[in-house]
Amino acid sequence: MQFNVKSALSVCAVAVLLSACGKKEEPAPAPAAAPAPVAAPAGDVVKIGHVGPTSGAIAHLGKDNENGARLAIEELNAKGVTIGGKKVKLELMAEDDAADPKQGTAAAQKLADAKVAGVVGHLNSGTSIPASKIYSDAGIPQISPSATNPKFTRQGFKTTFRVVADDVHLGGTLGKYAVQTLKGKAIGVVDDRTAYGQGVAEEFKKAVEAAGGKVVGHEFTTDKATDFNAILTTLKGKKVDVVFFGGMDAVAGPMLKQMKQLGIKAKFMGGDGICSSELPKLAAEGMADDMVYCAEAGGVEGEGKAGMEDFGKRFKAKYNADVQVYAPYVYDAVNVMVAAMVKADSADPAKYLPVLAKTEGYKGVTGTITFDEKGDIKNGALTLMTYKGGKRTTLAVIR
Ligand code: ABU
Repeated sequence: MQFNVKSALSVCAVAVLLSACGKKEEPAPAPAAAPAPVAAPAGDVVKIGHVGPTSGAIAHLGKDNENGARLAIEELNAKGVTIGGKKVKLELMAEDDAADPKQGTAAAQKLADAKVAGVVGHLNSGTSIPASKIYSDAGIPQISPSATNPKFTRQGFKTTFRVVADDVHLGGTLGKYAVQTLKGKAIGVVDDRTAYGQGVAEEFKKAVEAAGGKVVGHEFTTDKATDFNAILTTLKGKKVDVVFFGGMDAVAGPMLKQMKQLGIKAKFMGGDGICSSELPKLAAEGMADDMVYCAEAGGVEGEGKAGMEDFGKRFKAKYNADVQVYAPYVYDAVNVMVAAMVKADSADPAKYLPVLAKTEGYKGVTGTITFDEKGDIKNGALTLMTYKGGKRTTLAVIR
């Protein structure tokens, strides 16, 4: 319970008038006091969980997400959140799942046992999907800001939400782009066999074929691999002019370096998992301008850009870091969750979950959030990007 000085003082002031607080003395004639401002009574702590990989190869992405949640909670607490007639204090319970499905379920169980009011996360599809069953069983709403495997929201769980587009949209758009815009004639695919990497690669292949393109090879790696010489040599033998990688930036970076060492002059594509501010550092000399194409599974256009840019500035001022990919989506996910609690006037998941599910037209820094019947964002966007001078550069926002 939070101690509220204002409330305590006003309780004492009333008690003085009733001679129940302080020393009992001869009553002095009471001055006609102005009524004290009515502050909301001190309220409870509302715990919100966040889970992402803050250790391991993609810790930079996990920390980016976690900082998005911290910023949201800090700003909400500074503004003041009143639920059930009480000013509440939002508290973040941040857990590390190291992008590992087993650690993901352990973190989810820990948050369920701690009776958090809601969870934002996890970052990866491979952790978000198994964790979603634990949250569903516990009746705890979960919003993923970045897990894009379609299965996440297709399990029939009422507690599962996502504020970004999925891999059908992502892989589909990138596959079409590879054929129609990049004019790929011999397209090679590599995936890391994770729920995300495998899924986005399959969607990419379907779209390439639907657009009349040809996938000449599909090779496999893992999310921990560092040596890609064998698979890249196989693709080189097939004269690929585009390589699509389903996986994360920590693997894409060294893969790009090794493509250069092997003299492979293909364009390199990937989904949101590679589309980070960190990729140029990870790829170093392996990345040239206009060589890498990727897409973030969300995006803003027109007037919406100002909010996203302003978020980037606040984030940089606070953490001295550029947004990697999904910090603004985490920020919006926390805000959407708290807005539902405020509207329901309760942080009890059973009471605010139906309100959260009906979220419609919420204006966030990442655009307008409305959930469909599965808990997916309606009319989600994609931001197609390339890299120039070591910086992410937007090519188009596509719906
Ligand atoms: N969407 C890219 C990274 C997270 C994931 O879906 O695994």
